[in-house]
Amino acid sequence: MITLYAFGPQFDLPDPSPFVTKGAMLLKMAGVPYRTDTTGFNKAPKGKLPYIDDGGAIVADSTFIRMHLEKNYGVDFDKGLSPAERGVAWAFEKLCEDHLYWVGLHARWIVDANFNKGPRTFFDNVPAPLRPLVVAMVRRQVRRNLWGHGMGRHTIAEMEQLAARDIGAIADFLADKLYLMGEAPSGADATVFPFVAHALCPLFETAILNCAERRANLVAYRDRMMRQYYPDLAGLDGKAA
Ligand SMILES: N[C@@H](CCC(=O)N[C@@H](CS)C(=O)NCC(=O)O)C(=O)O
Repeated sequence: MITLYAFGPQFDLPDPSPFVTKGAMLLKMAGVPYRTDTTGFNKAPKGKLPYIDDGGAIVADSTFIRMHLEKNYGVDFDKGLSPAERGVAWAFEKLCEDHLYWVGLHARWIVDANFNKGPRTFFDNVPAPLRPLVVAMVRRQVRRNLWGHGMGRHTIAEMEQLAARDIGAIADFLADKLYLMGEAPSGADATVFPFVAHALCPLFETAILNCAERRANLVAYRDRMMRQYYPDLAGLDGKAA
């Protein structure tokens, strides 16, 4: 059985990493049985989660997990979509991963009020005397990554403007459809849903949350996807969505 290396549910989200949730969503959508292991971060081949172990084959990165499932399990996550729709689906996925993600990362890791409620708890198991040092070191690294990506060079107001366009684009394109690309789930939902769920996480007070909350179709989409794919977390305990 495939093992998905994850952080584990937190903040009422399936995982504090939208990429891990994407990996889980792909496995769920593919109908491939898997188990979750929350002890694999130190052995992550690319230093990040998620990665999977499929009978000894280690596949790191959510997009390569998708490609692995497509190649080895004959899954077409974009079944029924035209080439143009596949292009749009891919672009939305990457909008979330390579743009919106960075604004969220800044909001959670750099803004003290959010950091203290959220990511700081990741370090609870670090011995107390070392904890402030480790926290400062990791936060410094996150700041460097944000600078390297470029998002961290903008002011908070500028980042918020960019995130508002991202959220607006997703909400406008989703419109009143059930799933991002139409009436059936497709690969893009595996990514867009976790990012929408993260945007709507009420724990973090961010402009992204304010934007997303105002789009009723995004809230309904998040709720629908939670009921369908995470009934336990949606409070349904497996009851029909
Ligand atoms: N491109 C990767 C991104 C994964 C990623 O950024 N994971 C983050 C959590 S959201 C991580 O593990 N970060 C740990 C670190 O950078 O030290 C994917 O699609 O899987």
